[in-house]
Amino acid sequence: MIIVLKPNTSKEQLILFKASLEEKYNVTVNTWVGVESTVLGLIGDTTQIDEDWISAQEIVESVKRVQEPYKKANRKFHPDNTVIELPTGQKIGDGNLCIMAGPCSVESEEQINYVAERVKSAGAAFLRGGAFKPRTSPYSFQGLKSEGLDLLKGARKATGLPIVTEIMSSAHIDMFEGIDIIQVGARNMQNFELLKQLGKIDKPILLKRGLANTIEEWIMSAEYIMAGGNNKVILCERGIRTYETATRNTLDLSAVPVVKKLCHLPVIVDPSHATGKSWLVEQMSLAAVAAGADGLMIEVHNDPKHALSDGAQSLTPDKFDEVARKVFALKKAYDEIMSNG
Ligand SMILES: [Mn+2]
Repeated sequence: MIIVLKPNTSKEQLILFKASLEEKYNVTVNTWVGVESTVLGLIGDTTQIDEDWISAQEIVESVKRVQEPYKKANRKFHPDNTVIELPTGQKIGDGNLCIMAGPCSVESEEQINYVAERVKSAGAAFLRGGAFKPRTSPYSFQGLKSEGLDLLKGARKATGLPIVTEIMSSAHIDMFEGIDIIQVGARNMQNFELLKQLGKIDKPILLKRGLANTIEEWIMSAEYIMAGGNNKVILCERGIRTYETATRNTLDLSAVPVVKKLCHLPVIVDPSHATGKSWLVEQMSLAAVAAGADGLMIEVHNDPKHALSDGAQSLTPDKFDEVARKVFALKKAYDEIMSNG
């Protein structure tokens, strides 16, 4: 971290400020005294330094961070990929392509069980399904809530597929006890109180990127969960909001290699919410594999035309069979190409 001091800083002020930095943050401070201004270079673990506190000091002209503000999620301090393993044996981030598929919303026992069977036979490793739905309109279907969680558990019992579902409030954590992977949706990516609570539990958390958040903000949200002691975080790129209106969001596929360079956590891609259009899901799924994603999260509905949410972006089970076949074939070819250099 580099701190530029104002030109009129006195020697006494400089000595006091340096001492306070060293004491407060346990860092070494190097000083360069120039003709016009003095520059301080902070060496050591700067992740916990409060930039605002430094900027607020009377003698400080500007402050610039040269190291990432996150530590536990940082690949520099953890060069190996994190592999998340479920008690039931499924792994995410071990080099295999992990597909999570299912309807946007759990609608009925019949629906979720049918979709679960179909996605399982196509090769999905996880069943997804929303019980608590964050909808833009308060008048839209809000999900079956605890009944939806029970239906997901029933589908897990019938198929053996572990379940992924979204939590919307830290007040619901106890209800999610029996869920295999807890999803934090895009709109809650910076719900820091929720992230802190999820940091205290021992369960994988699937953290979607916020619709208007930078990669650094996204990794900082993962850091919130990890700072509490829970290192099992899976990141999910689901498109960001841009000026483009042809798709629901803009799928930021370059985020996959960028995040994987900065961070050791697995990264998956959700082409359904990213594009909002079922006909785009196949190509964007293939592109995500080529971008190096560890997995995909795809919406599949038994009857998309009558879905209670996100029907336009949902695949039919037949179409999902085809997409899954193609992505697994591409993944095999991709691994071969990459291993041959
Ligand atoms: Mn959805």
